[in-house]
Amino acid sequence: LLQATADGQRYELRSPSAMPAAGGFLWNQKIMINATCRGYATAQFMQPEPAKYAHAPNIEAKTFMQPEQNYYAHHPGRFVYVKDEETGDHFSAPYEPVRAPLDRFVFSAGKSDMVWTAEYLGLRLEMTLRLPMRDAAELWTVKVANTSGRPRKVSVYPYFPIGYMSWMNQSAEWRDDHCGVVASSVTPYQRSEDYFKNKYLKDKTYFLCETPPDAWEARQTAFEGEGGLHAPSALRNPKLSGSDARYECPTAAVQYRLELKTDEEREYRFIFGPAFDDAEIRDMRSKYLSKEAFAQSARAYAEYIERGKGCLRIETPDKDLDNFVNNWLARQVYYHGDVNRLTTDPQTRNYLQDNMGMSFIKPDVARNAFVHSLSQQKENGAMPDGIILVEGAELKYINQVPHTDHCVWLPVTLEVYLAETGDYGLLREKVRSENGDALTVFERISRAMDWLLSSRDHRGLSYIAQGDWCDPMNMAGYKGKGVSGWLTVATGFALNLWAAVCEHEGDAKLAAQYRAGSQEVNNAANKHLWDGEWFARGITDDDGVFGVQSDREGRIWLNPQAWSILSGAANAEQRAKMLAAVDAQLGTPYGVQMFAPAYSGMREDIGRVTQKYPGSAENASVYNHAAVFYIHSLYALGGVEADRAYRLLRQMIPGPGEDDYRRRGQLPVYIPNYYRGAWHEYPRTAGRSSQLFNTGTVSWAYRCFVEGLCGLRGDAEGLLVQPQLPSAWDGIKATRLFRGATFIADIRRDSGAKEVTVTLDGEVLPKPHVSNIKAGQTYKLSVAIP
Ligand code: CEZ
Repeated sequence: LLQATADGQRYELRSPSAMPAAGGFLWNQKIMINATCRGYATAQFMQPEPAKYAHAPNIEAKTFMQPEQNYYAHHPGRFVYVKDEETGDHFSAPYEPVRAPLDRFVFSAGKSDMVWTAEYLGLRLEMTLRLPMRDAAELWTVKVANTSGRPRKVSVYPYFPIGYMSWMNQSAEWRDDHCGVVASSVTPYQRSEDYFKNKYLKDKTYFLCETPPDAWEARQTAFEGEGGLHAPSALRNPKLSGSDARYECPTAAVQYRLELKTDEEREYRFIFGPAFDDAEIRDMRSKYLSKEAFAQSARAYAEYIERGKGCLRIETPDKDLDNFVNNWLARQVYYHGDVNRLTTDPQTRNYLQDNMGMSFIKPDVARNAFVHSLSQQKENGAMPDGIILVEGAELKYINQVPHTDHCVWLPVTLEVYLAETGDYGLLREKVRSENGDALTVFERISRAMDWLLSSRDHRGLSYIAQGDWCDPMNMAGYKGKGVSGWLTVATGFALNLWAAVCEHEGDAKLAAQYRAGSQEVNNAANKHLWDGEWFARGITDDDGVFGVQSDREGRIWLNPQAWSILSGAANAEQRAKMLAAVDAQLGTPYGVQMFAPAYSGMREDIGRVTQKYPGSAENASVYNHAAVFYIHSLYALGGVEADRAYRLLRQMIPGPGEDDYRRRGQLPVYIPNYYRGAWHEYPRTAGRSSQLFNTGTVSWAYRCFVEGLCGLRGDAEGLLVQPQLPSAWDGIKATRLFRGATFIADIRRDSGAKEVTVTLDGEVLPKPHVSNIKAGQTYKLSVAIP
């Protein structure tokens, strides 16, 4: 059903129906495309706000990327119909819209391309999608091969529906000068000021052919006719009719009438994308539409992806795990850090965490992101809900809702950057904000910590306003009184982390002050939020403690437990109780749920999280971001929870068994934002992937592999070695790039070892730590672990 290629570079799925929504994604800084094994695609490009060039056949609401995208026959996609001219039989590649019973099907997701192969009626169709490195366009290669052992007459029809572009103005026609279909539209608007904003939008969609076709259609109804997409009427005629679309739904379909000799193969190239005007279309054509340009752009793109390969290679007893970590996880981390989820105003917490991941890949990018976000800090030390990345961009959607957690992420994410680079100089950098003050990074983060300390109620608990990390928890504190249990302990954690930085910077007084602050916050959490078995999730505006034993729904939440471990609010006895409760109430075969039981309906004193469908998104799913915080907190315990941590980390990745793949419905080429939860309530859907690869999870997951499992973690002086292997493993090999040097660690269990012992160049190091690291050198470490 599903297999990695031997070199680990690709995953191949051999059925179009076993995991119908499974797919892959490609991106560059201008465009992102998510394509499924069956041929559906969702693409967005930046201008600078995200926009589409292939639409649904009806008006689509503008929104951000959603989980569990619903596909249907007319969903945007990229297809090729094939007709046998002698019999009239037809099918389509890769599978949709015809859904013929193919003889062979392969969807092959690579790191820098996707390839679909469909064989039927003695013909083989191969479709390859690539992206250029810089422009917003799709580069398609379509190969047609005659495998029937006899000469054939066929027609091949690439069909790239463009969909409903605009209710104001839309059209499409064949353009001889461009050798392609060009659709034009006007992005709908009403306010006169928007005219000027929209004036330079790329409102054209082009489909250009390298080889002139024999015929085409530009109007959707002309192509489809009465036959529908399973058997488009236009295929019944010898030639497509050459239609145009005049305020009608545009499409791009072309026809090649071929006589194929035995074993003959033909190759075609197309580009599909958005443009502002004819000049841009001409430009794109001359830049890309040739065999050489395709090959060159493929090389450049592969190099670009390679630059995101990350800092870790592992060899463990679990080959599927190795494949995921070595080939795919860093790629997803890179995607987040490179394009910030295709938004011009990422949520502050997302921006910081995505850049936390970038610390492992391109630390310079992370450094700039810290400085950039701090330049938007408010005068009172608070961080805004979103970070504006492009001049003129505005805070949109969820960023218009006040959340109180953003300051917490500064020391939390900076910890990784500092550990990775040792670049404490960043702290002394001056950052000018809009109000003109030029405080240093250090001063700004201290201000953010002060803001956190001041944003607490009479009990010392942190206000939640209309949400914290949990976006949709918008009504626990909207009247201004409710508090967040998670944010309280997260504040305790952040203050502690910051105290350590203060200490390193030689400010013992400030360090003591933040340590005392952290202690105070932790005490408040213990006094008001410990319910005897675990920490509560919060207290509502009307003083109702929630996330406690007496709750029928939303009884126990993962975040307060995880972060009370990190903050030190939980002592050993409390931890033991919490961990047991988490196992018993939140454990599923697909990972650990964010809370349980799911809410079955609105709780007006908690908010819209309770209105989400039980088991989906934040309502009691296996929300991987929350799960990975918990895993990180288990690794932070230094080894005693290595088994529990690893089990949960492994559950985050689909597979390796076929049943598990089918249930999750996703290829192991990324971690999704959630798997369906509500395991007890709705077992049928539990485990199903959201298919959404935008998630704060991945930077933490990468961190868990690097710093937790392999235990190869930086500090101010060098590299600490503290592996935390699951007890079933005897050893692993890990290659770690760190501050320009390469570390090759052979980590073995040794019954004689009392503690982690590191041997370098035949000499046992006094402690498991390598200092005086020289860039360019390779260090071979033998690591014995108890
Ligand atoms: O968005 C994420 C946010 O991007 O949800 C996380 C939050 O920490 C991230 O910053 C947890 O709430 O209803 C909503 O608004 C949801 O909160 C979603 O938008 C959610 C989605 O999963 C999309 O990624």
